[in-house]
Amino acid sequence: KNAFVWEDPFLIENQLSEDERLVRDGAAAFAADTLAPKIEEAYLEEKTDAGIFREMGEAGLLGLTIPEEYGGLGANYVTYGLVAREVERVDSGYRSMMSVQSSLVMYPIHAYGSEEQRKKYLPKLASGEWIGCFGLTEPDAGSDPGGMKTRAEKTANGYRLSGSKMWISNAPIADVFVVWAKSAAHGNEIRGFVLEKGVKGLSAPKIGGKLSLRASITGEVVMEGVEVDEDALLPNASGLKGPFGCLNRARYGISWGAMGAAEDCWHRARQYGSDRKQFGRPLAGMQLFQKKLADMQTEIALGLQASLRVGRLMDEGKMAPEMISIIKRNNCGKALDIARQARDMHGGNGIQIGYHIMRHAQNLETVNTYEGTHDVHALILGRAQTGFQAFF
Ligand code: TGC
Ligand code: FAD
Repeated sequence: KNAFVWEDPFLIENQLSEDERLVRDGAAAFAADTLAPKIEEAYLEEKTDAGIFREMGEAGLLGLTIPEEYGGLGANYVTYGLVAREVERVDSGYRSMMSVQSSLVMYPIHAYGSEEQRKKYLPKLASGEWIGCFGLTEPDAGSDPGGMKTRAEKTANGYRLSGSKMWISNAPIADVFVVWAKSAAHGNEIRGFVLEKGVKGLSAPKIGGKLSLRASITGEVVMEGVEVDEDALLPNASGLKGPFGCLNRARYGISWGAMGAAEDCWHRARQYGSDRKQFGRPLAGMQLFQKKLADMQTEIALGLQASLRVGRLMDEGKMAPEMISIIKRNNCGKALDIARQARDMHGGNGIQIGYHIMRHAQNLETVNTYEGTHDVHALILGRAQTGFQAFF
């Protein structure tokens, strides 16, 4: 019979091109050598090292899918997913920093921006010299971004923005803010604007006290009559499909990333069970322990294969957003279950920072919530198969 590769049951490795494996291996080495040594302190101290963006930029991990002429790598979406998996194997917060910069800031500037905006922002975002954030959520508009209150009014030279955004990754250290507002000059349609740090009326206070995603800084974005020129408007996106176009990419990356965090928990639980003996035998030799390992292996193998399939469809231009809802929802939910199980399998040690599991479990609470909660993606899928809108 053919050999069974326990850590890669469906031989994902054989389904990748040489280029995809090469970039993935570079990201894995970067994650192990540069990110892993920093994570315990960053998490315990709730400290975000802004220098990581430059390190990610030097490693070529920012804006992977953006064409080379703007500083990207021109890679495909499968490669982007593979990189997200390697980075999140270390910590969801580091993947978050990377995916906001790539999918939520560089992508809209590239897809919806003018040539001037692309040339001005993309190379510096790709190198990590500039840090970006994406402001869609508001204090009273989370799952329902269409209910946003942020407004853009027309002025003689451009626009005046007023409103506030909540839970914005990277905001307190950002140089470039992609924000979404209802624009009076465009019939109150949602439009995207690129704001720069330092403009009068713009502030981004840190949201402290997070017990999840502690290595990734989160803030508010407060806009008190921020005045910008006409060239701050992203000219080629109007309506909610602008921000959703970005979310499709980020949610797809999260589906891979969550599996990376889950794999780390699974591998650690397997190793712990092999090393630790109770009742005179390794825990890994106990039936209940093995059942949990089998469940983890199964869900991760299925989740990775599904993300790979959707990535291939994206690269062929055949992606439908509902496909992404399936993999974002399922992979995040399953990763969270796996992390909680792995915590249990580590006994008391499972709550210690040095065993890494509880940190993943806490992070995955956020990953399951942001970019559309588990239930919101269920409603998207329910609507797509019944035709009934169940959001309200
Ligand atoms: P709905 O009527 O469904 O759609 C409005 C318009 O948008 C179009 N559309 C999409 N286009 C592209 N991709 C998608 N995925 C799209 N989904 C919808 C749609 O065709 C329509 O276009 P048009 O031309 O007809 O106007 O809008 P709705 O208001 O009913 O939406 C409901 C719902 C629940 C689907 C949506 O609001 C939703 O997804 N809510 C979740 C919000 C969310 O995901 N927020 C994420 C904030 S960013 C974030 O969390 C970053 S964390 C990053 C990190 O740190 O890693
Ligand atoms: P709510 O929408 O108030 O939901 C609360 C609960 O109600 C959830 O369980 C939800 O599933 C449920 N619910 C909502 N609507 C329905 C319904 N119709 N039917 C049934 N149940 C429903 N946003 C950004 O724009 N940019 C960022 O960079 C960003 N980064 C984030 C980083 C962190 C650490 C966190 C925690 C969040 C971040 N977010 C960001 C915001 C994130 O996208 C929102 O938290 C998320 O969309 C949920 O919105 P909410 O928190 O307002 O919850």
